[in-house]
Order: sequence, then structure tokens, then C-alpha cells
Amino acid sequence: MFSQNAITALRSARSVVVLTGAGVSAESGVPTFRGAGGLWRTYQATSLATPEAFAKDPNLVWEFYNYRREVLAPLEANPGHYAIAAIEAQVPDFTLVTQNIDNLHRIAGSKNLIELHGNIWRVRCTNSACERFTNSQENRQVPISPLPPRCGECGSLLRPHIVWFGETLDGNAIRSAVKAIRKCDLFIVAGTSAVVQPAAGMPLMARQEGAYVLEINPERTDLSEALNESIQEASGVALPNLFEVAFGG
Ligand code: BV8
Repeated sequence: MFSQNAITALRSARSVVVLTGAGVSAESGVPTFRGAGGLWRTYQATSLATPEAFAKDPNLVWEFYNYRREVLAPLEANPGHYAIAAIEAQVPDFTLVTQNIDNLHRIAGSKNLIELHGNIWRVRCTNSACERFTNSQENRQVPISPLPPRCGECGSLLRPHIVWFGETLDGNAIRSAVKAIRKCDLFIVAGTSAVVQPAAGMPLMARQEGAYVLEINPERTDLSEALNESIQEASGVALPNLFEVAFGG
């Protein structure tokens, strides 16, 4: 499945970065964005994950996130998530950069984790004068009710602590990801269609910085040609296999 180069790159790596997208959670039963699961009622998920949609109808957007909380709540991490946590424990320096908001990497034991797009189990206040504007709070209610939820501090609307389309990512998250990419010698990108920026630009940045860049995705992406290696396989199969071959399981 993997070239000897990929196995050697993992075995000898001083610093590894893994970038994941929705595909890594597909085997846990989480619908991907651009697969058939990207629909809710008659809406494209991407049309609801915007500040404009929230401003226009906060209830509808909260119903969308309540739906996703209800889908996610019973789901478990899959062998791909666990293999990523195992690689982290095995190599000297490791950073996981995820686009996913489903928290499954944490459940699988990943420690050094950058959630580029936030986390569905956290909420924050929409009032910039409120201390809960910058400090998100964990909220595990499934579903959240009554809608729309309001801040206990100031009474303003609460919103999901998630980066929507058209919103900038947290500067610290980006800086930490770029710092890790600059020093890594192996970069694994798994389960992403590599459409959404700025995450989609990260594998090429790693390539330009001299890392060995390995893609894992059942389908080829626009990145595949430009990377060192692209394995068309499910991450829940490929990642445990890579760990097994490289470190003897
Ligand atoms: C930004 C949280 C600066 C929400 C997400 C016009 C106006 C404004 C902005 C833009 C614009 N044009 C472009 C932009 C930039 C925009 C963007 O990239 N848009 C795309 C659609 C073109 N980006 C942004 O807005 C970002 N901010 O750029 O700020 C700025 C600001 C203003 C103006 C300009 C610039 C913010 C992006 C963050 C959006 N939030 N999530 C929520 O989840 O509700 S992104 C969302 O898509 C998810 O996080 C998801 O992870 C992510 C990426 O999708 P993928 O993870 O790749 O998932 P997808 O379904 O696409 O693919 C799954 C893959 O898995 C497939 O390849 C499949 O083959 C594979 N797969 C399937 N099964 C498996 C598998 N792989 C392995 N194993 C399997 N078993």
C-alpha cells in the first residue's frame, strides 16, 4: 500500500504533522461535507455555516447544529483517529491540525491538536463587550434548547464556537500550524477534498518546506499530483496499516 519512502519517512521522522478533514471521521459515521451527507433538509451545509445565515435566522442555524450534535453524540472515534494518536505517541515531535469540529480526535487520545475550524461542543457569546465573546464555553446539551440560546452573563445570542465560511481563522491556530509545518519532515494529509482555504494550502506549504507529503484519500484530489505520494485508501484502513508497518504494531 505504501512506498518504502513513506515507511522510512515515518520511521525516521523527527517531526510529523497530520492534517485531517471530514473524511477521517467518515468511518465513524459522520457525514462528509461534500459527500451525500453534506445536505440537511433542503440546505447545503455550506450555505448554513456562514455569519450571514446566522444573522438572518439564528434559530435555523442552531437547528442545523443541533441536528449535527444529535448525529455526533453517539458516534465513536475510528481506527484512523486512534492510529493518529499512536503516531503522536511514537515520534519525537507531533502536531495534529484538523478541519473537523467533531472532537473525535480528542476522544481517540490526540494531545497536540489544533482545531482550525473550532469545536461543535463549544459555544461563545456574540457580544464583543462580553468576556464570553473571546472565551468559548463547553456546552454538551443535545439538543441545545430553548433556541436561540442566550449568554448567561449578558443575555446576548450565543453562537457555535465554529469558524464559518467567510470568517477568518484564529490567528494563533494558524501561526501554530505554520510553525509546525515549517519544521516537519513528514506531513500526512488525510480525508480532505483540499477545497477549503487556508487548510487546503498547507500540504503544498509542507512540500515547499522540504517535507515528505503523503495523502490518504479513497479519491484523488487536486493536490494529489503535487505531493510525494497519494494512497487511494480509507484512512481507517491506511493509517493503522502505516503505523503497523513502520513500527511493528
Ligand atoms: C477564510 C466549520 C479569510 C463549519 C468549516 C468567498 C468569500 C469568503 C471566503 C471565501 C470565498 N472564496 C473562498 C473563500 C475562502 C473560504 C473557502 O475556502 N471556501 C471554499 C468553499 C472555496 N474559506 C473561508 O471562508 C475560511 N476563512 O478564508 O478567512 C477570508 C475571509 C473573508 C473573505 C476571504 C477570505 C474559513 C473556512 C472554514 C469554514 N468552516 N467548517 C461547520 O463545520 O459547520 S469548513 C468545512 O469544510 C469543514 O470543516 C470541513 O472539514 C471542511 C473541508 O472539507 P473537507 O474536510 O475536505 O470535507 P469534504 O467533505 O470536502 O471532503 C471529504 C474528503 O474525504 C473527500 O475528499 C473524500 O474523498 C474523503 N473521504 C471520504 N471517506 C474517506 C475519505 N478520506 C479518508 N478516509 C475515508 N474513509
